[in-house]
Amino acid sequence: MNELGRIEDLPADYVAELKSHNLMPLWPNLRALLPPQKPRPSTVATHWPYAAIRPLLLKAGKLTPIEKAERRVLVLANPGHTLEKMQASAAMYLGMQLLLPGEWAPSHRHTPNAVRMVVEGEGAWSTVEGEKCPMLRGDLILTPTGLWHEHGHDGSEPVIWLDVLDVPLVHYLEASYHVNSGRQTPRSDHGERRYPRGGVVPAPVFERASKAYPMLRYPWADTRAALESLALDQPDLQAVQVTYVNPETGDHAENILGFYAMMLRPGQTLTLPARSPASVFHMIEGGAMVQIDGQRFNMKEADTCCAPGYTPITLANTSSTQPAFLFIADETPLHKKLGVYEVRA
Ligand code: 1HN
Repeated sequence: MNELGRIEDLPADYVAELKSHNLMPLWPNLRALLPPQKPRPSTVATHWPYAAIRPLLLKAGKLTPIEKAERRVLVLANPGHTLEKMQASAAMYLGMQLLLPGEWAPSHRHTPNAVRMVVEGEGAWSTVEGEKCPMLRGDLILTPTGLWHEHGHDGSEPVIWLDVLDVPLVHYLEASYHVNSGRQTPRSDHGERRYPRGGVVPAPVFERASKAYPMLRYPWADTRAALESLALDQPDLQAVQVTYVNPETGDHAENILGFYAMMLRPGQTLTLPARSPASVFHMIEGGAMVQIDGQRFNMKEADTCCAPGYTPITLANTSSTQPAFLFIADETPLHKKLGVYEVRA
């Protein structure tokens, strides 16, 4: 590979004249735009222990009333992007949100897609497009682009959940905005009742099933049971993993980010190949050692970490007697749609 000319190699008055016409020479910047062999991600492997987040989030509950916050969130910011950018990876945003008993986070909708993974507490709910979704630990609740959503809490203990959004991407596209509204009127139909089993879906005769996002809440009890059943059915299966899908189309549940649940068998160590998308791991149950780029994170229950793309990741269950369960978010649907998805041997 030959060395390309640098900006300093050009006469200063020439560069100044280019700039005065809003022009730039490509060649001094070409290698930064197209690094050799593989990208140089800004995303760095980062671990956010829940033990560090929880007390600070509860303190935010004392410092800032919900009316002054709208959403009371501590953002899990990747230092490789600078903390101010508030992004976990190029396309992913992560935040831990606290709702206290009696509080209400008012209804709004926005262009970024969101999901919530419930971490702690009982009695909270999200109403999404009129569908009131109870928030139980491990549940995944979708709030896809454009759908109204609000959060409330009828219980007696704090409720905390992990928000995953594609806001860094949508913001980069200069397409990020929100609209507020009043309280929603709950409807009686629920996607989780309409799609209780894989393999069979309703076959409407008199109505057209027309919802773009037919299922909004994925109860953890069902997802966990699916993983246990898969592990039992295929004792040799290395990666016991399920994808959260749209039950009508079989596609990813949302358009941009992919969501998965994984079970590590007792004592299992699993190395995932290097793939182009960045990924996020959140410990739902149990513990795991996660190794990324030579860094090792001891992930305890409710901990979260992220990994850049193009690097292998090793997951090891820290228990030899109990399974461990992880929630995973990644940028696969986006990479596949753009045609840049890669798995490296
Ligand atoms: C949002 O709407 C929520 O509705 C949480 O709970 C976090 C982060 C960025 C932009 C919108 C919510 C968010 C968000």
